Amino acid sequence: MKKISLLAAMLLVVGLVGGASAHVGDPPGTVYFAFQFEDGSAPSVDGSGDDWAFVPDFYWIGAEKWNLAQRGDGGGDFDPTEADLATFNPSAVYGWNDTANRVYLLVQAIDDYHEIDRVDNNWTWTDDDLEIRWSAGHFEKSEFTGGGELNTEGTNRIEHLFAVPPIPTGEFFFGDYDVSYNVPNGPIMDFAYSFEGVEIGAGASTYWYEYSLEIPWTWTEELADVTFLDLEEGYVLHAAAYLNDRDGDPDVEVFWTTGTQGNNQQQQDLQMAEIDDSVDQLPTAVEGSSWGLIKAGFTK
Ligand SMILES: [Ca+2]
Ligand SMILES: [Ca+2]
Ligand SMILES: [Ca+2]
Ligand SMILES: [Ca+2]
Repeated sequence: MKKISLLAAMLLVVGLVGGASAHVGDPPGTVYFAFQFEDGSAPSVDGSGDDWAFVPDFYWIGAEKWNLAQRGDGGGDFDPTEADLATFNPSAVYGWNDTANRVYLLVQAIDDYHEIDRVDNNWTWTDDDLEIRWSAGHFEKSEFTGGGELNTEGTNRIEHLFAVPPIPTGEFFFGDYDVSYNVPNGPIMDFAYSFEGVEIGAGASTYWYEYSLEIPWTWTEELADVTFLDLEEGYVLHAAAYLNDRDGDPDVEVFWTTGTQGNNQQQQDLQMAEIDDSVDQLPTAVEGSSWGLIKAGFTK
């Protein structure tokens, strides 16, 4: 059974990294798996998750796993035991496809107040935002460089922040690197979203964020000079997803992450999984499916 083999693989990986480098993952001993999409079944980044419907629960990072992660307000004195899934309920699932050489991410955030009121777009974290961070290389924390440095080799932080719907200026994205090709729906990265319920303000909402990226190994000023990480089965990179829950009170921030450390600390181990033989993968263009029915299945 595939889950068992993946769990065995997880133990193997933990053992290997533990023995070779004392690299322990984040949370320690935890490896997350990116579901491998077959050619023709990789999701289209359109904000609807119907093309993820066949991905088993095993791959989902549901609220109970985010519960293991750090949550805190801006002052760091938020008591995690006070977290209430009725006010925010996150889940996420990663995928990848070898031919496209891309990673994919689908995030669901169920919220009781969707706040979008920032004036300066760069401050996405002062609103309900999604923050995605990667490091292409599987290095020790001490070896990582900061974000935005050109010509580093896999040691850099890649940072993509989204807060939607767009503010009146039309902006919804902020990220390192500040190069022309590092934009949503450009040559290397796609992003789309959808929502149900209240769009902005008090009341129940569910937002879905869908994203894909071909991960540069070495960033350069010009796209033509970029070298990309070549994704392969079993490869482990570093990643983390974060969600800020802002609910209308500027003094209260609840910051969810799939890691255990603060922002700019993408230390989760994310392994590119083998093809899951237990899954019949549907072609990307699913006709006649009921998005409403499928959505119900996303509350993991
Ligand atoms: Ca989709
Ligand atoms: Ca909330
Ligand atoms: Ca705000
Ligand atoms: Ca909120």
